[in-house]
Amino acid sequence: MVRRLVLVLGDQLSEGLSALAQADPAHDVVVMAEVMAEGTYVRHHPKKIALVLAAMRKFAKHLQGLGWQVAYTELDDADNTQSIVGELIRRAAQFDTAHVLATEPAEWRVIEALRDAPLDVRLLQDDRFLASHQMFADWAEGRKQLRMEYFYRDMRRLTGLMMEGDKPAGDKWNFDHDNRKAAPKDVTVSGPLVFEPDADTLAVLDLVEARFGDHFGQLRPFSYAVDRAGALKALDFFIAHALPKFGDYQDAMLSDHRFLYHAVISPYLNIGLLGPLEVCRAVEAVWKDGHVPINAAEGFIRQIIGWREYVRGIYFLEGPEYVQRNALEHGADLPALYWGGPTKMRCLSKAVEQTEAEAYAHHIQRLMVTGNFALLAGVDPHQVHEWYLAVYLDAFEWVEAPNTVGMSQFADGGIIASKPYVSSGAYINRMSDYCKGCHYSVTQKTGEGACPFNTLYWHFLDRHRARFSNNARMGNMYRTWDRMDEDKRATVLSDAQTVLDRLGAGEPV
Ligand code: FAD
Ligand code: DLZ
Ligand code: SF4
Repeated sequence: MVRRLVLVLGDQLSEGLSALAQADPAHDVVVMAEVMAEGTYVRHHPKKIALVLAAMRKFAKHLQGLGWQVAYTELDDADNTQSIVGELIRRAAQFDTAHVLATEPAEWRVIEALRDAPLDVRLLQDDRFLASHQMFADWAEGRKQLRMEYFYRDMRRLTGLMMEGDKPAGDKWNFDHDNRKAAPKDVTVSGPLVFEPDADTLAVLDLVEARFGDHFGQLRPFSYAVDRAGALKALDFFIAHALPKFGDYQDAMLSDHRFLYHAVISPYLNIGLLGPLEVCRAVEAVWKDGHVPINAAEGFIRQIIGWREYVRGIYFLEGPEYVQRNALEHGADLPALYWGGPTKMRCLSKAVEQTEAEAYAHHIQRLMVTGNFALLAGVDPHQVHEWYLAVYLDAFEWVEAPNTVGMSQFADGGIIASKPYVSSGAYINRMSDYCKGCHYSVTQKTGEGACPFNTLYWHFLDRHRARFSNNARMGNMYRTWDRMDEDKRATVLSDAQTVLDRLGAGEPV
């Protein structure tokens, strides 16, 4: 029998991976490799690198325990070629075979590298996702707009999650109306379950500190889970303690509660330690038992079988050049504040501070604070994309790029979002406690002390009038702008220009 190499990448740490399912532990050799090329294609947060490498080492041991022969390359091994394809070529010579079985990588860059490799590489579908590329393409075929909500309904029907026959539980597909509450006064959870690193993980932390210590982000304390058993505990903890209020406070932001009622399971899902269906079934079960309200369970399941599957569908449907799109022709540089540079804007400073410390920010912080500001400030969406890809623990291009390039920066021209996610300071003030104690006044519309979101918001609408004024969902905004007297509009635009000029000159705002 011909021996094959079975490639397992750092985000493919699932026992049921299609490449493993198709291979034979008696003959085939699993190849796993820690390589600089994957650690540096963007300057990943050190916590993210540590998570991936520690989880790879645990998974390799687990596979060995199941009887697999694993050819594992550590980052500092003397003969490490420091790239995935380089390691495959080296192992091919060592094990005298040119045949490679691989589950399709989750990023075009790596897919293309494997396709170009001088080896016989067989790429298998990644069936850890519920919707195959074909299913998504069939769903998208002939539709004028690819709205997530309709895709989500099909996924509910497909999985039967929270379905009563062919009807959605509670007779409604979407309970978001009950969500979006402002920040609560008292928070009853204090973040996700904390894991003490064991000796293996401590060794990885030392390695990451030595090799990637100059990347943005704090490596220690490191308290994420690095194996499936830990990820399952983290999921159980979320379901028991945070899920009941997840829906209510999904959009709220508090300076002293970085995680609020969020799950913090995206890193585990994205590297393969948890599967989407098992997570949703666990949530459905506690809802059926009456432990969590319907708005929490439905809201959570929608994020996983709706948004998560949908953005992956878009990434593969749109192709490798999606990440280069720039529909609004924005070209400003990403301000230094995103890398921890000084800013007087408290919301941004808090969101960046927690990103630096935890490699985590929740959806509304990413969308309506850092994303909103970059969009209003006209930052080059590719730079924004590279920032998000680098700084978050859960960031892999298939999920990060549609969220950033599409949803957050409107750079795909409206495939994902029907209107740009922009707001003035009022939204941030309503949903958070950031504005109390900010240098700027959120109620001030013009002048030195005015919240920069307030002026930039109108500047954005004004400079993109040709594109957005006929958008039915934006008509009200333009009518409000047009009703303002001319002097006021001129002052708003000139104040916004002052902020943009400062940013352009690299001065703090
Ligand atoms: P929760 O709020 O508790 O949600 C539960 C789960 O739903 C998440 O774990 C995640 O798997 C899924 N989910 C929720 N929203 C989305 C979404 N929009 N797209 C895909 N899955 C979703 N998510 C990533 O996993 N990786 C990324 O690189 C990433 N980049 C983002 C960039 C921007 C600009 C924005 C606006 C969003 C991004 N998201 C990304 C989506 C979302 O912010 C994160 O999934 C979420 O914050 C993860 O934290 P959580 O597990 O506590 O999520
Ligand atoms: C993110 C990451 C990092 C930091 N390091 C490795 C690595 O050393 N070896 C590896 O196989 N995978 C790593 N990864 C995950 C890959 O970048 C990921 O598999 C590709 O981007 C495809 O999604
Ligand atoms: Fe952010 Fe403006 Fe509020 Fe300050 S006033 S925290 S800049 S929204």
